[in-house]
Amino acid sequence: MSYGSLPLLKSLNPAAVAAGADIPDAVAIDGQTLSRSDLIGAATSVAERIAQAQRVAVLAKPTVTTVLGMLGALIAGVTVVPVPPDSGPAELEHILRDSGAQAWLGEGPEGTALPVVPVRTHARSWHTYSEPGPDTTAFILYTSGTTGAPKGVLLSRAAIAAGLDALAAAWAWTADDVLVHGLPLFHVHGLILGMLGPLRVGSPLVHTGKPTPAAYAAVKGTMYFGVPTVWSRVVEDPSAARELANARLLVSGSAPLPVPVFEKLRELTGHEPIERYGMSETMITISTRADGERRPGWVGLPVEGVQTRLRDEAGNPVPHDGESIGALQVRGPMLFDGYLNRPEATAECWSEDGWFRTGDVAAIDAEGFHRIVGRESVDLIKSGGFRVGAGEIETSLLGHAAVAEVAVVGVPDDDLGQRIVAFVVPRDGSGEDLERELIDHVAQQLSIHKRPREVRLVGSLPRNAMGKVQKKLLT
Ligand code: MLC
Ligand code: AMP
Repeated sequence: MSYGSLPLLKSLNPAAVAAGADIPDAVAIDGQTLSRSDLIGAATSVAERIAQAQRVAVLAKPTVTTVLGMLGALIAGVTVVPVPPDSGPAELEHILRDSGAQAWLGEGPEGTALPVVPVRTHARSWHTYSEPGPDTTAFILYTSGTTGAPKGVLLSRAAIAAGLDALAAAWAWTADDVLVHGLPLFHVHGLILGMLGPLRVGSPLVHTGKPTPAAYAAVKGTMYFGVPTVWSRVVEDPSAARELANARLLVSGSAPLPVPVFEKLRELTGHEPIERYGMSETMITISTRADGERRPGWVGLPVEGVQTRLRDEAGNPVPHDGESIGALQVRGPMLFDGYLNRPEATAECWSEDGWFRTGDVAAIDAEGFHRIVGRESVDLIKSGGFRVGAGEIETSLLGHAAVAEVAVVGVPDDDLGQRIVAFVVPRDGSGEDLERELIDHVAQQLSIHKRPREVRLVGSLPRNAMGKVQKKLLT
């Protein structure tokens, strides 16, 4: 197989297998273990079946089918649209229509109108493919904005390769590591870092299904990935936490790690966690390093190839004194190629001189260490590490006959970071147990993790003189 200049899945190297260097436990997921040669043979057989397609959707359950389907598409140069497996009809309809996916690869949701191309986990092919061009879109990842339906983030092979190599350098990540995590396979964290990372570096991956403390404690790995909710739950279970003492690195990201959780991890495991900051649009741009300082509440230094800066509201530079805060802007080789079908939204997120506006507010100290202070908009909520737009939840709830007015906010929560709370003005005559009904409505229409954890029925919403809801009064 000729991988050309950008061998994205570097470790899936048939020449190495032919030379007798197999990796027997390259990926363990859903109770099955696949070797490097299993992965190459089965994924290449998938590639042969879909090589003529442009875009395929994958219902991203943590299974062998998902892994082989996605790898097959990557080998063939076909773009993958990972779909959250619990997506309801509204979410599914949007993602399929917007992405133009031509088929489901592996399995489709019940009653789907699209063809389903099965993934045969025992089939093998040793056909060789050349490496698709670096600009080829590898994934379209759907992510929420403040308003409207989720947008499709276009991630190229070159961006993914650069992003993973920068992390391997920052974390001294090598083929001697064993990565353990149980994160979903439809976002940057679990999918790009957590699945493609090991396949690029050549380190075995153990996917635990769910990221519970017991599941993490049961696997002997060298690196563990988690969102802060995972780490909060780990420190609540001290005997599980102590099992992680022999790891090399515990890595937290996707949301702010509370300082007390950092400190309890240090106390129980002897490790100061690595914190790293990223976005679907940028992959990981800032991180502490395996060989460097880790500071509770701070996410570290720009990774290889990345530059960052702070701007005030007038667009002027903000001093890097560790105190002054400003809008964080980044640039680097791991950034996305824009939002699918959304030229205006794409244009809006770039400054005139080519920096990406993250929408986060940060401080940078004199050594270049970064502290993420929060989001510029109250309408982008991070709950359990999932990014959820207040607008999409409000639209869904307004689609329910009993809802006259609604405002959705993120309220601080010890477990989830932020908890989604919907303030609802009900219509007259709405039935009993409306709160539960509205929570289920969102869980079923959009997806389970987007459901409000709480619905508060109110007589009116606080509005300013212009009639705009004052969300700050609700949090
Ligand atoms: C509860 N359930 C319901 C329900 N209420 N089901 C249907 N309808 C309802 N109304 C059920 C669910 O089906 C599920 O069942 C169970 O309740 C628990 O669901 P949950 O409460 O949503 O899960 P929870 O345990 O709270 O999840 C915590 C978590 C999860 C940490 C595991 O939030 C998670 O996986 N987060 C990761 C997010 C992530 O990867 N983000 C990265 C974005 S990329 P059952 O039976 O299934 O348990 C990014 C870039 C970067 O940010 O920097 O990384
Ligand atoms: P997503 O698109 O799901 O990748 O969400 C990206 C957002 O998650 C960022 O814009 C931040 O607001 C937040 N985020 C990611 N990592 C961190 C971190 N380490 N600390 C604080 N916020 C984070």
